[in-house]
Amino acid sequence: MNQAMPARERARAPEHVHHARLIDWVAQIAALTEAADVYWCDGSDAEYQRLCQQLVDAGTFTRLNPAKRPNSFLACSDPSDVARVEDRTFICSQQRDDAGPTNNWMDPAEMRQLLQTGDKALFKGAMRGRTLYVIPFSMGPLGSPISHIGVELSDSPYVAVNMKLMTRMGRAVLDLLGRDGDFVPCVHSVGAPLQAGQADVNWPCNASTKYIVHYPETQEIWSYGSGYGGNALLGKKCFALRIASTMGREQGWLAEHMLILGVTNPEGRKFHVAAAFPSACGKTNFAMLIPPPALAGWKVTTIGDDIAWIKPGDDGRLYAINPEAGYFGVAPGTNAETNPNCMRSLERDVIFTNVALTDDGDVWWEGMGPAPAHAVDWQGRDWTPQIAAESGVKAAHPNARFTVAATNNPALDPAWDDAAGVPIDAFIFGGRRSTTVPLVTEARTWREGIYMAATMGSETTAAAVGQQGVVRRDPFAMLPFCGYNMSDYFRHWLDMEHKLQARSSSLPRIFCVNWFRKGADGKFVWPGYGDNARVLKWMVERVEGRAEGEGHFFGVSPRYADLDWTGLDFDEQRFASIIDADAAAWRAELALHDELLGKLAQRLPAEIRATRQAIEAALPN
Ligand code: TSX
Ligand code: MN
Repeated sequence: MNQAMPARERARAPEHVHHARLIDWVAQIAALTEAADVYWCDGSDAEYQRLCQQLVDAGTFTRLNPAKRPNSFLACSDPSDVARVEDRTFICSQQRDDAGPTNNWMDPAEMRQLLQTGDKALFKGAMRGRTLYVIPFSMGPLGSPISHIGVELSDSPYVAVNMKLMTRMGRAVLDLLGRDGDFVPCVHSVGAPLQAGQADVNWPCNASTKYIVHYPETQEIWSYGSGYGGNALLGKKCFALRIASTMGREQGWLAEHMLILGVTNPEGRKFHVAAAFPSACGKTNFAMLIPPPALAGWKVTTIGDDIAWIKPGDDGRLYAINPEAGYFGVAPGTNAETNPNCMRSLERDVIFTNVALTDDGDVWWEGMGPAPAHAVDWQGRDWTPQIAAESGVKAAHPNARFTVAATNNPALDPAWDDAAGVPIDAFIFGGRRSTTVPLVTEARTWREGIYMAATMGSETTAAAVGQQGVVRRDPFAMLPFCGYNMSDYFRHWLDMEHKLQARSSSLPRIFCVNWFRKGADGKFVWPGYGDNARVLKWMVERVEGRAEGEGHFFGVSPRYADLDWTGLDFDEQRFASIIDADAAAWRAELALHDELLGKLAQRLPAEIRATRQAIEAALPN
């Protein structure tokens, strides 16, 4: 690139772009990466169609049968590029302790050498032979005081089209930025430059080198080597959680790994709940839940399924927005029974990644329904139920995904795009535990709730690598997503109590749930899914002061008579087996909590230890 050329020309900025700092930055990254071309996304439907067709022509996308799945595509990734890479994810703060013991850390100067300035800096020439897409996006409703803007520069058209579905993307965002608006710069390369005349592959990525890098102090994101999901769609985990969590701590708000849902009771009163669960607990299912018909008049609506940005309002209540505009969800296990609203969302306008292609040009995944007699698996190989039975080969990758706009969801809440956000009445924290943790427990105090969230854990499932059935602690479901020291994060949550109480008497309630207790027969006891609405009902009635419960050493849980059992055959004994908090099991549980608290000891707030001691002291002998 010719450095003497004016920045606007080097950045190929269209006339409607008036932001000099943005234009300069695009020119600078185009020069560093030696991109062959620069394209500014306008976010229009026509552009989306054009880029999707370009991806079809390049072999990255297969267009699905329009009669079966209109306006939908399948992408199959390189087999090495199928999930987030936590061991290649870095928080580059000046001080190692500010990243804390649960994050990978590297000195920012050292990282900049490696990525940008060193002799063999990874981004030097990384986009040779490729187009640099300028992707302006808003996380949150356009112009909301809770929203923030980012600009992703990526050499992946797959990223550009996914960002169109997942965020508010395009020209409206540039207009909002004006001449000097603030944005978080996000640079992404698949790390696979093309030499002159070199043919591209269907899924370019760098099989040996990947870096997912965050500079929390200067609020920048750099991602190299992967084209997949959370590694490449930088608005999601990188910005909306890791960078935003550090912004929230500085500015007094919360960026959380939470779904947001609305619950309306038969009288028409509406409540809003935000819930954090680790992976494989069914967050998207919960966000789209349909109450059983027997709970007549109860309705659940979706505001978000993965991330919540939550700010104190002038009235001292917490207001939440979903920073995203779409769902990037796990396909396997999703079906008309587990999540009918999701299946309806996926009827059209979807990008599928790493599911199987059926002979009639549709998609299939494990747990979708009856298997086709033949399909092409996510790695392009012939697949039949017999092959699966003999070799265990899966048609879809276990982490196969759908990308779809929120507007496809029939249960979408009318307020999902409201700039003011929705007022939060309750937080829910949950995990997958076959023993020990009751179906539902309400914290008696804010601190007790923070302790529940900080120590939450989930048993590993076969879907993830490593040992099965081991409890892995995942505080607030934020372990891989907190952009700073986890102990400082607990402090931030604890401090919220006083900041909010100064202006309001009613803090959100905090609940801990567990849908996954097993009986002696090894089977799940609680029916889960839609019947979780019975638990939601108890929660919002607690908020209203209408429902009773029984206190124990860990908090307050419902007695049998406190839940609505209409239309469900579930006897008192079964209920006792999943609501019980056993003292011996909890002694062992507290010892397990100590492993996490020990790891976080350096900056651990005293209130966390004190709450742990109080629970122990309250245990019956
Ligand atoms: O998403 C789930 N939820 C929340 C739904 C709103 N899942 C799936 C988890 C993996 C993503 C659940 N699995 C839930 C649940 O509440 N509960 C269970 C366990 C379970 C599995 C099967 C049955 C009951 C419970 N029933 C039968 O097999 C008939
Ligand atoms: Mn998530």
